[in-house]
Amino acid sequence: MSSSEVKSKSAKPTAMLDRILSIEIVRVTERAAVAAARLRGRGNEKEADQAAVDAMRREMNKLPIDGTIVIGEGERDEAPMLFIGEKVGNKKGPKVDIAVDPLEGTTLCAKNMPGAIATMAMAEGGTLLNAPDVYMEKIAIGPGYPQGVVDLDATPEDNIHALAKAKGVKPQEINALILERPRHADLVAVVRRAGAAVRFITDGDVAGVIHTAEADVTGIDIYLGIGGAPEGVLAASALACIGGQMQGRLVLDTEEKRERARKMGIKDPRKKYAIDDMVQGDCVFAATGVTTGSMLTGVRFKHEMIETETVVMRSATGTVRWIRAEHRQFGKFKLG
Ligand code: VTB
Repeated sequence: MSSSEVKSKSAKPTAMLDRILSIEIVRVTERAAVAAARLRGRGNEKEADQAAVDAMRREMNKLPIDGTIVIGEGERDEAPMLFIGEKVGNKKGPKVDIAVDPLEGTTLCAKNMPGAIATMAMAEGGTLLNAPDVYMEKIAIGPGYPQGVVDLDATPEDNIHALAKAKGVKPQEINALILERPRHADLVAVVRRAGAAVRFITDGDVAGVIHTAEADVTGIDIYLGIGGAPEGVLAASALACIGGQMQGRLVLDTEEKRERARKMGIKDPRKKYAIDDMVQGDCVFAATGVTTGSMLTGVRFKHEMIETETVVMRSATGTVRWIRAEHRQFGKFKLG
């Protein structure tokens, strides 16, 4: 494993992130969410995404960190803002790795549909997986199950049956969450044949994976299927805080993608990543609702205030905070 890939467990960092960062990070996702929310329902995904990116970058550069974007808006040669490798923060603080998805669910935002969020994770320097922007096969379940009860390399049928057994229910009582995509037609058929019910999402698999962590509230026992790798690392960061199991494998199906991955230090293109292969040590994860969804309330523009709702978690302590903020100073959300 190369140094730019996640360090081995024996090299697990012991330093803690300054806990103040778990409050500072909230400001960043709040800004991004408000900027994107102004463009809800305008049918322009790019513009909404750009607004979120700009706001997130502006706010992040005020943080007392020496940060490097490891999951970002694209790769360096495309030269977007918040590209992989970009340095962020005011440099007067700890070295941190940062994963961002300033607008997760651009289509949801552009169509003003439920579930768009602004999200990011921050971890000690050198501890987040550097993954290219490719697809990732994913499987996730909530906490409380024996380690390895489901596995990316098992058939979906076996996974449903094993999970049902571990939960002490019939497969018919298992609910799987799957991104609605033509590529998942076979997966959906097999999961249903195994007896489970399928709930679809059109986008937003960061929240989709997180939903497995609270199955009794969300009704979701397992997340299955292929989504974005950046979203996979962000979701893994959240599960590192709240528990649960997840595995991911990059879909590196062309030489070009394998080369991009190699450049990021990925030696084994077929590696199956567990949560602690994707995120190690202390990490904080935050998400602010852009449109109201099953996890978060979206931004509310009122006459005298802007309201936001954010969830922020920290892996070292497992603390989860729900922060409903009322912003009365509109100037801080000014464009530009
Ligand atoms: C998923 C989904 C995201 O990308 O990761 C998806 O959760 C994967 O890409 O919200 P495809 O849309 O190509 O299937 C998003 O939709 C974000 O773009």
